[in-house]
Amino acid sequence: MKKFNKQASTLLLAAGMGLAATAWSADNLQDVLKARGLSQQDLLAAAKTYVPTGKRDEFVTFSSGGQSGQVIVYGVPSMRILKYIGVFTPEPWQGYGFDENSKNVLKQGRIDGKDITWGDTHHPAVSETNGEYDGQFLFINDKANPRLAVIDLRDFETKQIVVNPIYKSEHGGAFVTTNTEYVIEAAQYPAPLENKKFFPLEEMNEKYRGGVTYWKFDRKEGRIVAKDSFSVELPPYWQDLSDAGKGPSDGWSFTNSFCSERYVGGIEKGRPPYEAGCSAKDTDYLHVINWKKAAEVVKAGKAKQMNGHNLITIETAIKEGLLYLIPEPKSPHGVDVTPDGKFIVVAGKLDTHVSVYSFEKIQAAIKAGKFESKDSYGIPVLGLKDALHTQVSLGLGPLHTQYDSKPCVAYTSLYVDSRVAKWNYCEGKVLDKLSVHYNIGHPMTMEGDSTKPAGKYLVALNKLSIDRFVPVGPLQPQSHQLIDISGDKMQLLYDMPLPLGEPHYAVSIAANKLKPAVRYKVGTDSRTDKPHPGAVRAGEEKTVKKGNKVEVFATLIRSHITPETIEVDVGDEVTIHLTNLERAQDETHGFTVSTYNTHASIEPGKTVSVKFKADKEGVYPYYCTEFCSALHLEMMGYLLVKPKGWKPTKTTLAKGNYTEADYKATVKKVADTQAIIDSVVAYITSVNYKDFPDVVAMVEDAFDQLGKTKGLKEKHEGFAAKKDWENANLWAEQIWQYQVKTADLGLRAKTYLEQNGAKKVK
Ligand code: K7E
Ligand code: CUA
Repeated sequence: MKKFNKQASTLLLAAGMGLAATAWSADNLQDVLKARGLSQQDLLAAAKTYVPTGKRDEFVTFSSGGQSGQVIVYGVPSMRILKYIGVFTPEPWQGYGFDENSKNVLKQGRIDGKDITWGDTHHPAVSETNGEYDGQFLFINDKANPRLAVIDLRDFETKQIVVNPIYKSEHGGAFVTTNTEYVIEAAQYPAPLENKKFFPLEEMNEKYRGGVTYWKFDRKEGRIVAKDSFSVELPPYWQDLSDAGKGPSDGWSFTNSFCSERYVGGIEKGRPPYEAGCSAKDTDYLHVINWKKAAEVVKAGKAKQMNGHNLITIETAIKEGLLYLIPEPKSPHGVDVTPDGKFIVVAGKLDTHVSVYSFEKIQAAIKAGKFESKDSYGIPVLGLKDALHTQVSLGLGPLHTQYDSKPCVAYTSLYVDSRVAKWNYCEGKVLDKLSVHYNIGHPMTMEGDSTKPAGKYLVALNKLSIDRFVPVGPLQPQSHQLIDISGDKMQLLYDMPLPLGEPHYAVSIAANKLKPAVRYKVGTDSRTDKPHPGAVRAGEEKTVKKGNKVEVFATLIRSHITPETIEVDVGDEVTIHLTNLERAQDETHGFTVSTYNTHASIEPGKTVSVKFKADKEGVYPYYCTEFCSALHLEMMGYLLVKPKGWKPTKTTLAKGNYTEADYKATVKKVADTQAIIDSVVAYITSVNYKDFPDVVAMVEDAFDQLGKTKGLKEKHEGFAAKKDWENANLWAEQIWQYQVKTADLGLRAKTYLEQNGAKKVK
C-alpha cells in the first residue's frame, strides 16, 4: 500500500510539475503521454481509476444484467468485471441450468407450468441492517415475467426465485425495507389480478388492477416466505418505481406511477397511441403506503386470498387508513427517499423539475385529515402543496436520484439532456452539471440509497453508447461511466463498455463488507445450503443400478474423477453426483459428458448432480472442464453406453511395455522431485510464513497432496518384487503426480513470500 501511494504520488507530481524532475519516471511518462496522445487530465483520471496489479477495488458493484436476466459484478474504481451471476437465465460456466441442483432453482421461476429461460432484470438491492448495506443478500427483479430472485452473497449464487402470483409484469422491485423485513415489488402494466382471467380492455377501469407486493424475507433461512408475504391492491395506474422509508419514514413505502389517465391505446384502430394518451394529464399519483400497518391488517386476517396470496383490497386499504395518493408532476420515473428519511424525491420525465416531498408534511396532512380530493376508487388524495418541501428545475427529462455522503447533496439523471445534475435538496439549488454519453437512465453512487452513502464515485448507467467505443455492429455495447464526485465539480473518469444487457440500475457496496466463503462444507448442495444426499467421501465412490436407473456417487480431486469408467445400458436414466474433495482455494473442477448437454461447476466442497437419459449407445468421454492442474487433461473417464444384450468378447486391457529400466527411471524422478520439495519446504519454514494466511492455506494444501502418497511406496515396491513392471512403474508414477501438485503449491507459496516481503525467522 505504501509503495502504491508513493508511486501514484510520484506520477501525479510528475504530471503536475510539467514532467520535470524525478529520475525514474519523467522521461518514460512523457514518452507515454506523447505516444498515446494523452493529456494531463487523462493521466489524472487514469491515476484515479487505476488499481495496480495485485491490488483490489474499494467498492463492488452489482449491476442489473438487463435482458441477459443476470447480474454483473464489477469493481470500482477499476471497473474490472469480476463475475456474471446466473439468475433468471441459464449460465453455463457456473453450470446454472445445466446441473440438477441449479435447475431446481430455475424451476421455481416457472409460470403456468412453463419454463421461462430469460428475464429482464432491472433493480438490484443489497440487504440492509438499520438502513445500511450489510452485504449478506442481493435481490433483483424480472420486469417481463413478474419474478424476484434471492442471491446469497456468501457464495454469489442464486438461491430462490419467486413468481408474483397476481401481476403480469412488474417494475418497482427490488427495494428493501430498513432491516430487510420485506422486499418491495410494484406492478407495471395493469392487468386482471386473477390468473388466466380475460377481460376486454374496455373494462380497464373496473377489472384491471395494479399493486405493490411486500415479500417477507427470512434472513436466517435466507429465503422469501411466500405465505407471509402480501400485496396492496392499487388502481390501474401504471405503478413504476418504489422506495422504502427510513429513519422517520421507516414503516412506509412510496411508489410513483404514470398513465394515471388509464388510457387504452389502439393505434391500429385509429386511436392515438399509448405514448400520447398516457402523458396527457399534468399530474400522476405518488402512492404512499403504511406497510407496517398493512402487515398488521394481514395478520388480523383482513386480507383476501387472490391466487393463494394475501391481498389487501383498495377498499380495505382505505378503511384501514394505510393508502394515500399525492399528485406528482408529469409521468414520473423514479422515487428516492433521502438518506435521512425526511424527504422523497420524485422526478417527472416530461417535467424539468424534481419534486421534493416532506414526510413530515405528508404525516401532518394525513393526521389532520386534510385531503384535496378522492380518486375514482375512493383513495384520499393529499394536496401537492401540502406535501411539497420544494421543487427544483434541473433540466430535461429528470429520472432517478442518488445521494452523496455530504449532507443534502443529490445527483439526478437527466435523460433528455444526457447529463447528471448535482443539487442540494434541502435548499433546492443546482450545484453542478456534467455531460454523459449518452441518455443516462439511473445514476448510482456508492451505497447511495442507504442511510449512509459513501460518496466518492458515481456511475452513470447510460442507455446509448453511440460513438464511444470501437464499433461492433448495429448492436452497441452498453455504457457505464465512472465519475469522481469527491470535489465540488464532477469529473468524468472512465468509460466502461458492458456487453451484456441494459444496465437499468446497480448498487455498490464497500468491498470490505462482503465476506464470501472460499469453500463449502464437504458435501453441500449450494442451492439449498443443505447436505447433498448424493455426497460421498474419498473411498466411498460407487455406482448403483436399480432397474433402468443408474446412480453414480463420484468424487473429484486433482487430477482424477472417481470412478473413471461408468457402464450403463442404452435407455438407462443416469444420475451422477459429483463431490469436489478439494479444500484448496479456487480449486474448482468442472464436469461434462460428451453430447449429453450437461455441465457442472464444482467448487471446493460442493456436491452437484447431473442427470440425463443415456438414450444412444456409444462411447462418451466425460472430463473436468476447468484447467485445474498440470494433469487436468487427464482428468477424465468414459461413459460406456452398451447396446441391449451386449456381452464382452475380450476381457483384458492392453498393457504398456514397461521394463525394469522404466521403473528405475521413475523411482529416480520421484527422488529428484522430493529433493526440490524439500528445498522449497526448507525456504518456507525459514521465513515467517505463518504470518501469511494465504500461504498457510497453500502449505496445508501442499501437505495434503503429499499425504496422498501414503502407502504407494509399499505398493510399487511390492509389484517390483513380483517383477510386475507395469504396476510398479505406474504406482511410482502416481507418487510423482502428487509430488508435482505439492511442488506447484510450494513454489506458488515461495513466490508469494518473496514478493510480499517475508522475513527470515532464524
Ligand atoms: Cu431502466 Cu429503473 Cu427499470 Cu429507469 S428503469 S432508466
Ligand atoms: Cu479438474 Cu481439470
